Amino acid sequence: MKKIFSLFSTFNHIFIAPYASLSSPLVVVIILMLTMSCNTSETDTAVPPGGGGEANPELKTNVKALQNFQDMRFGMFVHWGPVSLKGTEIGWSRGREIPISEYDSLYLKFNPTKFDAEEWIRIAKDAGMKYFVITSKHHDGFSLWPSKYTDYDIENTPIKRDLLKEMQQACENQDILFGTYYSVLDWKHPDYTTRYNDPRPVEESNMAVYKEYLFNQVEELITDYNTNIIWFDGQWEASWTHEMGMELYKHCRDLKDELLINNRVDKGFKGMAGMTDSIAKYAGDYGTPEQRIGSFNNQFPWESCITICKQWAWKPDDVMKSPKECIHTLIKTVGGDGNLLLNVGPMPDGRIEPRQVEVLKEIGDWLDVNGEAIYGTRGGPWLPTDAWASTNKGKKVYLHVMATETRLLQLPLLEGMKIKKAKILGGGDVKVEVDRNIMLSLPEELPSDYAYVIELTTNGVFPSLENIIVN
Ligand code: JFZ
Repeated sequence: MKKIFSLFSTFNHIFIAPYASLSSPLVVVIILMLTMSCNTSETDTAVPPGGGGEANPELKTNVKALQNFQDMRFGMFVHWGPVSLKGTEIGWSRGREIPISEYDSLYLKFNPTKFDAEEWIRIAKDAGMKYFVITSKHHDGFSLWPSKYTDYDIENTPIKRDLLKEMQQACENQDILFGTYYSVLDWKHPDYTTRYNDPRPVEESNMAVYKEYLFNQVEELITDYNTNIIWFDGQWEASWTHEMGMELYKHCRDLKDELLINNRVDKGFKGMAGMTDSIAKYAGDYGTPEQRIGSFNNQFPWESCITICKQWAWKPDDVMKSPKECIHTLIKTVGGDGNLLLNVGPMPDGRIEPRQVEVLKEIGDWLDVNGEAIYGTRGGPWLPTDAWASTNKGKKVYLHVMATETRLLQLPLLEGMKIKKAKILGGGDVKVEVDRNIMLSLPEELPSDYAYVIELTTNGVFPSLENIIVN
């Protein structure tokens, strides 16, 4: 049954206006008026909607793996390979900014002697990240591990070490979940049947041969590297079909049932908004909005992948986001019930750029205080806005306030919800008044200029926003 909560149904935006009766010039009132429709009669379903697509109707997303993934909320994405020697984009610059013969020879000079897997994973951990996804093979076809099926791999670079293994072990040592990105598209492989800036005749290629190569390589990632997430990509070209996507999904799950596989394994991925067009038809465990925060959706799991700079792979002096921007991105993502996979592109010597490490550290410091409002939470019960977002866990509701100049918050009452206690994470009292709205008065001093969190202890009754899926 659908109920409409509409306290001020003519407004559905947020207003920030001076609050006349209080004297401080800092005092601003945020009047939040959301027209909300919610469903309180249904409980959360235990079976997630994703899985192996129409060819594998019995193959549903592994519930335990998915819950663990959603509880983590924040991970590190890494785009790295020989192309970092040039500072151009991974995959896409082959035959564009860099001539093909030069691009394909870069691996002969790839010698990241300062690479230290434990250090990378420590950086991720200090940032408050709980999982790690590395490009094992991007569109350029280079394999970051010694693959039995190709010579175009790490074994034939001057560094020779198995860097992927080192990363997997560091993740295990430091309790970070290890995942691998793998591009089904391969513009270097002779048998992949779409060319990109590449004069080799397509007639000489054979997708069946390439498919076998791909399936074999993915098997290596699962059995030899015990990957927990396979982050597929490059599914959009005509060479890759819906049937192949579903078959690949099944191949992976047959090898390891607790594996999570993103929706780019198949053709259901809808543009950069990243969600799956018909979950029953297409394979994939979660949606992948790219370079944007996904819309609120607690019916199909999702993860936004967003770069800390502009490029995925390292670029010297690339424009970098501030800690505040990253923290707000994390808050809005989690408030919309999604995960954030924040990308860094390490340098050719193997180090993550120090200025990026500094930003990551600031995020980690913020999470040290506010992490309980992020990890293990779900988005809502209010829809996120630019000024604030909400998350919940058990009887706790967390209000993440990004408009840090605000000293009085006003939000619509939710049917049945009673507030028993309110405090600011990191210290500070909140005065609560409830009439037709919830009014929260805040102290002058707040724990962070980036954003702060008000923890509300409630009676545990609030609508679940189930019927508000905005794609
Ligand atoms: C893809 C990759 O190309 C990119 O390098 C990165 O790995 C990202 C996570 O995924 O991004 C895309 C995908 C498709 C288009 C552009 C970027 N496209 O079709 O224009």
